[in-house]
Amino acid sequence: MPASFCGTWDMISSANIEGYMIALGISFYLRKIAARLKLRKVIEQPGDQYIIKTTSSFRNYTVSFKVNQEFEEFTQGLDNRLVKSLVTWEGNKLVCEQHGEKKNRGWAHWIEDDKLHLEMYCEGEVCKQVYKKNVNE
Ligand code: VL7
Repeated sequence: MPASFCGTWDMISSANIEGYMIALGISFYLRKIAARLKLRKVIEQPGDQYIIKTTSSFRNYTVSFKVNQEFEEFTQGLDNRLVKSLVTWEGNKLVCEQHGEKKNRGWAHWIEDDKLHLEMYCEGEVCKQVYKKNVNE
């Protein structure tokens, strides 16, 4: 049984969000804003569902899904694309493939040393982020 992802997690590091955003076709202006944000993940698991809220002082993004069940995702406020997403467990990693216009797009979450790790990838660019549990929220 993998460690629980539930709770509030605050970003402590981020690498290559610029490359990831360029791969997604995000405008220069939006990239400058997004690159400075301190992101937070609020993860809930009601029943067999997952809800991942990404919050910031600028914009929020929420996705909810069931593992092994394909769903349509509209990346509203990010690159505003419609993708067909599928989340599965690969060992201790929660892996999402986002099928659409962009090739090799998705993300993976896992827990390591009490930190929440995230890789977001698109067309060969990988953004790596680490989040620390916020026990006050
Ligand atoms: C969600 C940032 C930058 C476009 C706006 C910046 C506002 C604040 O999909 C994501 O997470 C997954 C895994 O946890 C679950 O949905 C990433 C934001 C990442 C990417 C793209 C800049 C536009 C960002 C929401």
